[in-house]
Amino acid sequence: MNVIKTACELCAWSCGMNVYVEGGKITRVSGMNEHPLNRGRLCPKGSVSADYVYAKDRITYPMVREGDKWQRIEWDDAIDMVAENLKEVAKINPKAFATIIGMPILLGGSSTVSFIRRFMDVYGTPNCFSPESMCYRHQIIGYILTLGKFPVADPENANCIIVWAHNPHASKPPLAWMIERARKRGAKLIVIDPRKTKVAEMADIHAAVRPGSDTYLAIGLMKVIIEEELYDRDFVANYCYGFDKLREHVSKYSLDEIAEKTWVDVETITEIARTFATVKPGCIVQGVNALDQVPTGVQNSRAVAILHALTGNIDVKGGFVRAARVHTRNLRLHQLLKDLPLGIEQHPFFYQVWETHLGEGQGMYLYDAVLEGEPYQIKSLFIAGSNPVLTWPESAKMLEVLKKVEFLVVMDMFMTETAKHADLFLPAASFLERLELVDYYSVIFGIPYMMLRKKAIEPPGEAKSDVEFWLELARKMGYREYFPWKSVDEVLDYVLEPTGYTLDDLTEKYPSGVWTGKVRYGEYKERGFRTPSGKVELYSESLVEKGYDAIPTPKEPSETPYSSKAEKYPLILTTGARNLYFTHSQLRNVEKMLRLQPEAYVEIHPETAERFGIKDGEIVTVRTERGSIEIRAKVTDTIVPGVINIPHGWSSANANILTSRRPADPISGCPELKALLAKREER
Ligand SMILES: Nc1nc2c(c(=O)[nH]1)N[C@H]1C(S)=C(S)[C@@H](COP(=O)(O)OP(=O)(O)OC[C@H]3O[C@@H](n4cnc5c(=O)[nH]c(N)nc54)[C@H](O)[C@@H]3O)O[C@H]1N2
Ligand SMILES: Nc1nc2c(c(=O)[nH]1)N[C@H]1C(S)=C(S)[C@@H](COP(=O)(O)OP(=O)(O)OC[C@H]3O[C@@H](n4cnc5c(=O)[nH]c(N)nc54)[C@H](O)[C@@H]3O)O[C@H]1N2
Ligand code: SF4
Ligand SMILES: [Mo]
Repeated sequence: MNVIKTACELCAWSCGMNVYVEGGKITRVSGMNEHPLNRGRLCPKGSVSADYVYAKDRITYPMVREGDKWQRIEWDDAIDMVAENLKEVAKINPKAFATIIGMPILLGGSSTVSFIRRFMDVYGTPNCFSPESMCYRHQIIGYILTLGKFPVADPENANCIIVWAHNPHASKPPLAWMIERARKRGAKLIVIDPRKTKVAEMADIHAAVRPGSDTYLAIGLMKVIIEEELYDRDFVANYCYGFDKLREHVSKYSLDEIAEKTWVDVETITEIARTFATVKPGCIVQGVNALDQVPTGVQNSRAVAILHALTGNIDVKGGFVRAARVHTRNLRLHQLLKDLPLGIEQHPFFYQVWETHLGEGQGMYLYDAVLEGEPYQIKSLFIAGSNPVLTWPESAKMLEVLKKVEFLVVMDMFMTETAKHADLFLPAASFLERLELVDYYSVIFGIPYMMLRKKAIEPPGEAKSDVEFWLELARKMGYREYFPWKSVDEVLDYVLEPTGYTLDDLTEKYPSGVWTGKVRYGEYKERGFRTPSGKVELYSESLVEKGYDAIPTPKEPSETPYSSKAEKYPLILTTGARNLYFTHSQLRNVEKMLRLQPEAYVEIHPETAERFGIKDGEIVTVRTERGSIEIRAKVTDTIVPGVINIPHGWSSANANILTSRRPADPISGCPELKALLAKREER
């Protein structure tokens, strides 16, 4: 029996995993004891990895659409087809070729993402899009604009932890385990969430906030900390820019007004602020996307960074810290590109903040480029590792996009709701069937560690890894000069070169991974903050220059309960809270997971249910201005009254039929998936 040391990829965290293989078949998987993140544990998703890759509905050969039918074709012909289309498109405008790369591609680390982007750079299109149009990037922008860097919270070593818009027991189990360890040694725990999640049940304080009102709450916390003089005077005096303006800004809001807007009473706001300002070290663990997907998304992340700064919790153990990044070779050649991607004219910081190049387009602008030819026509679309019919907002419009685009290629493991509309289907190898580099633990967890995600088994049938496909396509396109590598192994060695490790080292000597540096406690004392002022920017001149608010300023969601629209749509809808057993649209084909949770349901508080005559377990119709879905009701007091929550990723009850693609955050163009207005429709 062979034991392959690899990294799970069934959600974003890449836990260390042992894969036991006998005669070319996986017999079982287990958590890797020596991995610093998961320390031997796996969540239920990781545990069913073998069921997932051996799923009966796996598609293992390329297929081309002929009328309403799929016809099997050879790989060589499939790659020819893509190459021919790309050459045709390039004759008129290479920018008319766009890609959507989803989570499994992003999780392939720099060896995968920058490889595909290199192809696009050489071809001449900047139009790469990913779920980051609605996830995580907004946080990166907010932290960089404030601190000149992207730190992460360090709950393992904190004495006070605020978990804000985050449900780690469902979405980030290794973080939940860290918080549980911290709690055992007596750390204070505060949770801000409209739902009583597992972490909220464990907390000293649970603030059941109104969805979309978090900027008010953040201003309330700053107000108490500043006006009660609980801030770190030394840090603020020496390392912060614009404190007087911030003080003046918070004085404009009263705690009563904030309590009314947030549904969190003045006593609770005050208690949270006092606790966070006095129990040190402390950190705020911000959810990955719930604070993003509102009109003040970037500003919410600025507020989180500012709260760390006011309390002197920057770069301290247990606070907001940064680990040394792994310096792998970036394969991008963006200097070859002549133009910026879609949506960047409107949201320049989404592409670049000072010298930090974030590099992709805002996907909310892709819809009109396909449907209206605005600002120019997108003709050819390649979707890899994404299921936008279920995961991108406004599914009805996304369906129109997929139908209208002249040539649609989907590379996936399964015939998804998105793949069904493709002209060409390419079968992807799963994460257990390919080789790539996990070089992002330092960025997402503050753990300076790197390892290979290894090929534990051969791909079934003719399935191919994404990088292998793009390498072959590059050859067909005649890009040998830029793609001299003969295999994925050679690509890996090239990417690894600056790290001082070879592919052999990471395979043979360090199969469980290597430490690549240290956590940079006290970093600012050595090098200050890499912002224009050299300080933490409580007030941002860079934002003012582009016409945005200098200081986080509360704004109502586009669909606010304080508008006349609320008479017709009296419910506040939040979508996409994670479920431990599924990853976005994935894993609905794994029996063991479906047994644990067979279908989607809308969560609704008993009082709200009574008001609308809804019974537990009945099927209800939920409607927004975009459309309606039918979904089973779950009446539960774990959600605040007046709010309903619908998970995403279910084809039987697609939450994104209800959401809007409107780019709501002026800075980043993030759409609103977390605070919309809805109603229960009589059937
Ligand atoms: N309403 C609402 N919608 C949301 C959210 C929300 O909160 N609310 N959250 C959003 C967020 S944060 C995100 S990140 C997105 C995620 O959106 P997506 O990136 O679209 O995520 P998945 O549904 O996981 O799609 C991954 C697809 O890749 C396929 N796949 C798996 N492995 C591979 C591989 O190695 N190669 C290839 N080519 N394919 C592979 C899977 O079969 C699956 O079809 O969803 C977003 N959608
Ligand atoms: N099992 C599983 N794990 C996943 C994923 C998955 O699909 N499945 N996806 C991965 C990805 S790509 C991402 S982005 C992360 C997302 O991970 P998180 O951002 O942690 O998402 P959730 O775990 O759902 O936590 C969001 C919480 O925010 C609350 N919330 C909703 N609206 C608001 C609001 O307006 N204000 C506040 N304060 N709270 C609000 C919800 O009630 C919910 O409890 O999860 C990752 N991990
Ligand atoms: S949390 Fe679960 S699904 Fe995510 S990487 Fe770890 S084991 Fe895999
Ligand atoms: Mo995400």
